Amino acid sequence: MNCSTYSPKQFSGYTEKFTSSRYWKTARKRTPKLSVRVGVGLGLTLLTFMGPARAQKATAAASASTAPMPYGVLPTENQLNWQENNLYAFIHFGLNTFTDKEWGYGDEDPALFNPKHFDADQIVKSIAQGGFKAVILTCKHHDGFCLWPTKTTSHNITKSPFRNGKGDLVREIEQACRKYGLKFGVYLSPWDRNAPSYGSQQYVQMYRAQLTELLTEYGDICEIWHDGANGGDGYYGGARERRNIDRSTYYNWPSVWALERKLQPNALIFGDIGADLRWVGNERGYAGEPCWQTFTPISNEPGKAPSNGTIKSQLSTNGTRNGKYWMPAEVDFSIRPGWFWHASQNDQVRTALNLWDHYFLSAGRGASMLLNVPPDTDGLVYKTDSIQLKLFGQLLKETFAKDLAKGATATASNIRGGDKKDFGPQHLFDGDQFSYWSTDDQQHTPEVTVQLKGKKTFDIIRLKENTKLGQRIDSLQVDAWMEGKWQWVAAANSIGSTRLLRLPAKITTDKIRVRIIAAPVCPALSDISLFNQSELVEKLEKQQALERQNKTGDTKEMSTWKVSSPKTANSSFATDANPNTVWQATTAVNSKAAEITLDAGKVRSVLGLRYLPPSSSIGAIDKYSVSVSTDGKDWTDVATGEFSNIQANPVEQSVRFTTPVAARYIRLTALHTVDGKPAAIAELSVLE
Ligand code: FUL
Repeated sequence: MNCSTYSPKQFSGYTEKFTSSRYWKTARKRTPKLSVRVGVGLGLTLLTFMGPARAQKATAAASASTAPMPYGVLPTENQLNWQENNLYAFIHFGLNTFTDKEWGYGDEDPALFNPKHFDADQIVKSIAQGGFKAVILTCKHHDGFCLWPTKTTSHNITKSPFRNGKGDLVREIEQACRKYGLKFGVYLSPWDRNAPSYGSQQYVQMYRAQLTELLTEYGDICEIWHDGANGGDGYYGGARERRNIDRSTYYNWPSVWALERKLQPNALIFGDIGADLRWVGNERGYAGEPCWQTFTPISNEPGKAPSNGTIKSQLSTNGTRNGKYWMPAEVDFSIRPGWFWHASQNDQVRTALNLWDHYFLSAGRGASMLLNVPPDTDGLVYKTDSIQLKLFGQLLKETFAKDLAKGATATASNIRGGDKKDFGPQHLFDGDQFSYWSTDDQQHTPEVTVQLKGKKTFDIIRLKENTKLGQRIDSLQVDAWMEGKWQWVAAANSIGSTRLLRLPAKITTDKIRVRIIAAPVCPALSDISLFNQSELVEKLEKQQALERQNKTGDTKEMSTWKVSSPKTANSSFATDANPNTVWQATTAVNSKAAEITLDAGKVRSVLGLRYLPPSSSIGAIDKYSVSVSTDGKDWTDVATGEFSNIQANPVEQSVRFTTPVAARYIRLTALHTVDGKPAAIAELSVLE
């Protein structure tokens, strides 16, 4: 990473936090006698800022009875506040809702935006009932349509029938958030497929002006979301062409961040490269194990600085141990296969149990869970979605209502400097995430034995580190005293601000033991909590099993449509109703369009087709055409288009023809794949 374009801004932010008395007041209160030594990049920066003499004095001040020296880079005050609030909801709403698309081209008529029963209260209330603490609204998606009466473009809500052209949907959602006690954040797509100026400096100015409107007219903004998807074909004021920008330089992100810091100093900035929160690298709802809260973005364009949309995002899922920046992950995924509402996906809404699993895979791994809840064409959260959200909220509430470790006592194999008051293990149960148990500097693998207040039954263990001292623990294990001996029950790599360990079954015990297995320095563990999952989990599991049982016999029908060309060994994989087997063309689409033809054996009435890409997205088709024939000789083109966002979100795509067509043969032609690799199909089926 090129420090001159990226890091100084962030580092000066850290330095400011380090020297600001407000920050240290909180840090000192809860981190007794904290002395300053910093690791990796931050250490060097602080040395520069403090001057060698002061830095040396701070280092010399560290001893066993003072607080441990911080390890690596540290969170800012905004990031520390984020730790306490890791449940966010996304709202994707806009013209796509009405055109049934995922990515609008930019030429959509604003008159189509007409949510007749739009009710911000109903939307935000459903989200609040799910236990979410903040909302991020797509104020403008890639199609460029602005949901507020912006002065920067006429492609906005005032040109729609919504509230007779006098509406401001951003304001309505923002106000509802205030009413229900949720924070409010904004998503503003950097890519704009409508703007005639996209690609020039004039557009960058327009983007900043739009940000300025959003960050000055809607009160406190908790998060600003910068999408990495950027550049490609679009309407662009009628040019209808492909426009690619240099994503590493075009927006000059550090200067955009400076503007954002000025206008909303408490807002978290999200992007592939932060500044405060990083994309987790997938849209499937999970963070890695481990998931480090530090990260070093690496460019995927050799010779260029990493930027939003140009990093090796596969590294973002795990983060970087000892990374250059404190930059926890945010896990964005949707309650439905798509980001926008589609009637065809009403039967594919995630259940509360599925959300529950993903809560552990995201928030439980030290990331935030950002769940998308897209309103429907009426402008409401669809009933299935709101029912599942409510159940999810109930699971959260009931499960975390009672910490069973409360009132426990503990003995540790070592206490820092023998100073029980400041560093003793009783701090593990005081509910304060910044008071902690620590050991002497040389003790990197200590253990703590917890005597519970009587026998407790639980299946969740929550652990927290005092992140004001960095992310210090590499791995740990937990044992429970059962049947007269210690039995291993859980293990984790990376703890950070929150780590939830879900046990495969409930256990009952009055004693547990936490063993630090690996750490480069002494630990600073701040919390151990124990919870018993709500009875509702079991109830919902039983209900689901029953529903599955009732469905057996209803096994997936084998398609009557068979691959007639190409006739290769694996071509039947495309129609075998098994998403794990994949057909792949032999030539890359760039050299020759890949085609696959299905034959039904007789002429049928066809409405469209469904395409499931491989889950790896390798060879995923993003531009296609479809043609049909009744005799295999004369062909008619019936559809052509793009499968938007298929690389980040490789879910089933559907193509619906404008009218039903008569066809015995149907041919899908892959015009382009996301990675230039030969076109690949996990499943292809015909809608009749
Ligand atoms: C992606 C976008 O392309 C999707 O449409 C969606 O907005 C998601 C949150 O980010 O990159």
